[in-house]
Amino acid sequence: MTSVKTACPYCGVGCGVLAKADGTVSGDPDHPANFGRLCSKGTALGETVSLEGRLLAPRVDGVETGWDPALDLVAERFRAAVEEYGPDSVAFYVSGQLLTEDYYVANKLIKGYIGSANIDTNSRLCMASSVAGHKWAFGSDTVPGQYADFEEAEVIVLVGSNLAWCHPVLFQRIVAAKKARPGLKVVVIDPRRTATAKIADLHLSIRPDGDAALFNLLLEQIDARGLIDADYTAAHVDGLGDAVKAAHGSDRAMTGLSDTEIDQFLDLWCGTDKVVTLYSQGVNQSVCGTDKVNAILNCHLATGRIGKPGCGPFSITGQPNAMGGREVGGLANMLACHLDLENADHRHAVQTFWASPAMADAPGLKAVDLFQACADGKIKALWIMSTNPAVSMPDADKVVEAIRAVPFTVASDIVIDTDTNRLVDVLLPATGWGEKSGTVTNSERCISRQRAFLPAPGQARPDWDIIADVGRRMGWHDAFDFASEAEVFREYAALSSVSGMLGRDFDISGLADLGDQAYDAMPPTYWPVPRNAASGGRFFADGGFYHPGGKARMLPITPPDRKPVGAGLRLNTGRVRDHWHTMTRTGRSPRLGMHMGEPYLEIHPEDAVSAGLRDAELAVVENPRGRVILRVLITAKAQLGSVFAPMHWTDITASQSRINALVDAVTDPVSGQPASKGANVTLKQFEAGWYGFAVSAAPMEPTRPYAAIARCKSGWRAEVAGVRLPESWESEARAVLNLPDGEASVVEDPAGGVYRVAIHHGGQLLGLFFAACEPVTVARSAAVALIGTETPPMAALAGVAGAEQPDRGATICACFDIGSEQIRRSISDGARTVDALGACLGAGSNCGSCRPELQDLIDAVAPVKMAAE
Ligand SMILES: Nc1nc2c(c(=O)[nH]1)N[C@H]1C(S)=C(S)[C@@H](COP(=O)(O)OP(=O)(O)OC[C@H]3O[C@@H](n4cnc5c(=O)[nH]c(N)nc54)[C@H](O)[C@@H]3O)O[C@H]1N2
Ligand SMILES: Nc1nc2c(c(=O)[nH]1)N[C@H]1C(S)=C(S)[C@@H](COP(=O)(O)OP(=O)(O)OC[C@H]3O[C@@H](n4cnc5c(=O)[nH]c(N)nc54)[C@H](O)[C@@H]3O)O[C@H]1N2
Ligand code: SF4
Ligand SMILES: [Mo]
Repeated sequence: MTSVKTACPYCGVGCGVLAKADGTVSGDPDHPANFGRLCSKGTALGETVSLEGRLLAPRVDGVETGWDPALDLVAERFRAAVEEYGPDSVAFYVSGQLLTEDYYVANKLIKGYIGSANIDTNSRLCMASSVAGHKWAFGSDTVPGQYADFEEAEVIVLVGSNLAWCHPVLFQRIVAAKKARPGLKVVVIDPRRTATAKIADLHLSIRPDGDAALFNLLLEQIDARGLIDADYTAAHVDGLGDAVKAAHGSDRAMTGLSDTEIDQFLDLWCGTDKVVTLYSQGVNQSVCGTDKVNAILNCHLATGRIGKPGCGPFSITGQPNAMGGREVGGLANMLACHLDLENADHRHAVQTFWASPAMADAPGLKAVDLFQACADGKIKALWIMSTNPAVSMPDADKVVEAIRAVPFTVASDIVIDTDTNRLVDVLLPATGWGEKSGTVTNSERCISRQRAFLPAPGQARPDWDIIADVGRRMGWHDAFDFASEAEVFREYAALSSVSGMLGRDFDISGLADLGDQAYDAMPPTYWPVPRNAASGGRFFADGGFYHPGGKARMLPITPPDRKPVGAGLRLNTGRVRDHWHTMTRTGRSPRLGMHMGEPYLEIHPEDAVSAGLRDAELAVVENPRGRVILRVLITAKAQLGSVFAPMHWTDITASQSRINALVDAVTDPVSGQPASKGANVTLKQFEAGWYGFAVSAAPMEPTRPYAAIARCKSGWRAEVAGVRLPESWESEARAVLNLPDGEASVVEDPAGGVYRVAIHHGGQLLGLFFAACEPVTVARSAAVALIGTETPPMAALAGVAGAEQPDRGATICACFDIGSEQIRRSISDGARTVDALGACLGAGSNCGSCRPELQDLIDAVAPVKMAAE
């Protein structure tokens, strides 16, 4: 079986993947983003391409219709809305997970033909503050950094980035660089002590949103220490004086850090020219996200540390095509090819190129405003593509109501059941990763091909093809007469020559004449790729910014006043290592589901005491917007006064855990990006009458007051809790396990508060249910392994691991499927380093994503053992 070279569909590192039709994947040794490495999510891609739960045919009001009726309806309803209420009565809400070709066609249809800029993307929730910061400073949304800078830097500062979990292959690259050059220093600025902080020489547990103040302090020091690059700033930078003036007298207290910590940071940053400041959502997703970005860019511009090997600011992107979406103009205030919607010359040039009948001439609604307009009845037709806003948008319960309020709604997706898909009128089946073909751009401006290695299932079609078909049905036959993704790409590349001629950065016109075969074979390519000139290279080392006059701009920053948090705690949100967003793909992988099996709340020990919460209990987290229930995880890694919860769980995977139900829809005033990391919440104990753990061969649904479902090797597993003890444990167990048939064996010990039920048939175990008045402590992975076996029910109900089926614990190493208990045993047996664990178990020796957690386990187990030895 031949393997196809493609690119990973998850994070913005953009790793090259070799994939075969049987689902086996490995890293592409020739790809410059990863040189053969993959992380745990990339390694498990094969487990996510099954057709279970896939959307395979168009559906209107839940009924399969075939393409013609569905697309006629979409075209007709969008046309009718435009006719009756004007172009701005319709909207597209799209995604950084669309391919560039999909994005291009969507953007052309709405901005150039429907005549509205009401297209925004989930990148608004992700990169908008970086885009706004770049545009202010550079005059364009240009990312000057390259991954190779990590190997050359002497100091790497990670601000608001949990790189170890979110961009693991880049993290491993830094780990390797540090091993090769122990002089390389790493600073991690994050309120939480994350897995990333494991490699930090300095971890700064910054007060939430204290970043702008910290970088202002840095600018002040740069000036005080005489480190301003006078030549560079004189030739290439405007606004130095005002920015430095604003930075003087910065208040150290705003950072929440000690003087020693601040001074260590200032000394490291100032002590070498070769500094990379890499930043992500702890910077972008904030009411002052754009100020944070510009505070960082100010320091690099003032010192001329930009665009040169081993130094520069580096906004690391989240989604596989976050960059491509920005390039192609997916945001409501951008045009294709980094052209500006608000610039009449740019608009005119694009309109001429597209021969467009009705060009949008004003910015459209940004994501939060777009859903508000839906709620207000201003949007009559809405098309959501490749994103799940009912989960990922702030104030998510209101967003659910907003989608319901739109008279006609469409979603293009690859799966049937998502929180968003449950709300819409028309569902359109798109081809997914492995079936679709096109291009994506990663964080360092490398354009890679995603290629198909599987046939399109059922009636699924590529997103660009679906959108173009609607364009044709709306009457614009020639403009949307694309025969292939290669044809779309050629048109896009040709349009970029207009951008090049207008003096903009994004020019890939050198690719405009690629034949189908050359497009198919296109190797990873760094832009710009102008016609008849050298491609790739660096930006800004010698100035050449995109403001009129060619200079960059520094921005005077006034850090925000510290607002009292009020009675509650600050709710910080983000990601876990093995899940991707709303889990529609990673949730199918048994391996990935075993790392973090349920939603949780990270809380500092002192806050837990104040809230009256104990470890492994359940907490009700609430505020006037919403209420969720999460497992309590007490850890000193949390910052006092601030709790953290993952964003991944949905109404499909858990009963009450959509974290965005609690997040206010406040945004950065410049970028419109929501402050997804800054809700205010109060906590109380969830008064559980009982807690349960269940594992079943049948698919379970999150129906109890608390339930979280995960895929596991033998079927599905669930953590559940109820308020009142049920009258019949057997009925309760059958309902939770979704096993109405089969024989039941029941163990009840009311005095001990222990209730257990096994469902079996023909000697084979189908389901196990363990309940107790305290959080249940059964050996979970051992119980999972019993389903489908002929273990006697009573033995299975003992709930302890047997000698032949020892408890593995929660999965730590997803590549080799090694659990925490296995690792603890090996540490006790003498494996006292991460490499030693690799040698005896394999753990951590493939993708390396779990190495920080392995070190944590060694740190936790080894000192105790060694003291006893
Ligand atoms: N495993 C996994 N990887 C992913 C994704 C995924 O879903 N799962 N998604 C991808 C996407 S789209 C994105 S955008 C990226 C996101 O990648 P990251 O930005 O690295 O991830 P997050 O966990 O959202 O947030 C990063 C950190 O910001 C910290 N933070 C919160 N508030 C502040 C603050 O005020 N200041 C500072 N300095 N830090 C703060 C949080 O504690 C958190 O640890 O990950 C990508 N990679
Ligand atoms: N509280 C909080 N909220 C956040 C964040 C946070 O840190 N905290 N992070 C924000 C960020 S940075 C991001 S990027 C968003 C992500 O949030 P979303 O974009 O809402 O999350 P996904 O689960 O990636 O949604 C992708 C959808 O597209 C579908 N899909 C997959 N492949 C294809 C395809 O090829 N075609 C089509 N048509 N559909 C496909 C999937 O099944 C899924 O339903 O969440 C944001 N929300
Ligand atoms: S780091 Fe992991 S998730 Fe990101 S692109 Fe590479 S393999 Fe995919
Ligand atoms: Mo993102």
